[in-house]
Amino acid sequence: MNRRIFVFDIFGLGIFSILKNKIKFMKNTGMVRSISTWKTSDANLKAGQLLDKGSNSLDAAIEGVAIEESNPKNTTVGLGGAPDRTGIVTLDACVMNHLGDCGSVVAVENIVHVARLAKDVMEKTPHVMLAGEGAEQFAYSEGYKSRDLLTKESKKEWENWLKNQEYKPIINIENHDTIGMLCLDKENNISGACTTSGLAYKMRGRVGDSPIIGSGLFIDNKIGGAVATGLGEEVVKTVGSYLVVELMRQGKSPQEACEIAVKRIVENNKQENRFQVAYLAINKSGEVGSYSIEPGFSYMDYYKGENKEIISGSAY
Ligand code: SD4
Repeated sequence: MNRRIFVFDIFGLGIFSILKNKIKFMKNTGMVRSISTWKTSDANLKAGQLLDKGSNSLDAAIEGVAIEESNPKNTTVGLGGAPDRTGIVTLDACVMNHLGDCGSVVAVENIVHVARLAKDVMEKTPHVMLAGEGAEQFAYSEGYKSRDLLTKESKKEWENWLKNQEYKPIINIENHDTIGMLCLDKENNISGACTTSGLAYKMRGRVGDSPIIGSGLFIDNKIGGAVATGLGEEVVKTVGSYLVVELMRQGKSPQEACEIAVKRIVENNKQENRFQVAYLAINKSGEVGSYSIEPGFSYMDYYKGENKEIISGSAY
């Protein structure tokens, strides 16, 4: 190859890859999208409408998930969440914004809006994570009210469970309905929130993936964001949401990234005891993907003014 052609080739290739990347991560200023795990329709609609009105992605996500936190019918989030095996409801949550700032609270009692509390930890303390009593005390100092999170119904369910005390979280039932939400705002910024009461009848003190940055939620505003739901222990072992975002950084679509992350868990397990894990992701262009181990996972997608439930693909 003569020198001129060689130089042209290198130059051409350089331009080509820069253009390719530019197109891939092209800004979609003005476009908004909100996605959330499971059939959390009202929460996702709330976030989507706030984004349409110009809300920033973090506030939209926190206001969105707050709907599930105060919904007593959702037995995996906030008020009415299933208690641990001693009958005490403990909540976990985290948030992450487009600047890479994050906040988290774990094993919090008596506070409904723990995602908002995680945001307060992020913004009003020099820390990222507060646990248990310290997180609760911080909430009171910020004006949060104490509320008994155990409802009549969730107490009755727990009392029924006590009769056999079998601890085998059932796929898509006892690890169902944690809300992880990702929002893309008009400024093309991505933020997210994840909030849960964790696995029903967990050991006292057990914490899953949901409040762990990189496991239950991760955002890199240059690339995209991901959230996880399901058996948190398995998500933590593979730092699942971080993995999904890193795969997108390497050029995978959100769908491809979620599939690879799910398959990694499947490969690591013989799946003698089947369990559910699902990922949901969005990239900077507003493309969305999701995948789960077991069938039965769905997510909400607010896009162009419509809020739809989408059934996810699964490894089995
Ligand atoms: C946990 N990942 O605590 C949560 C449970 C969950 O829907 O996602 N439930 O392990």
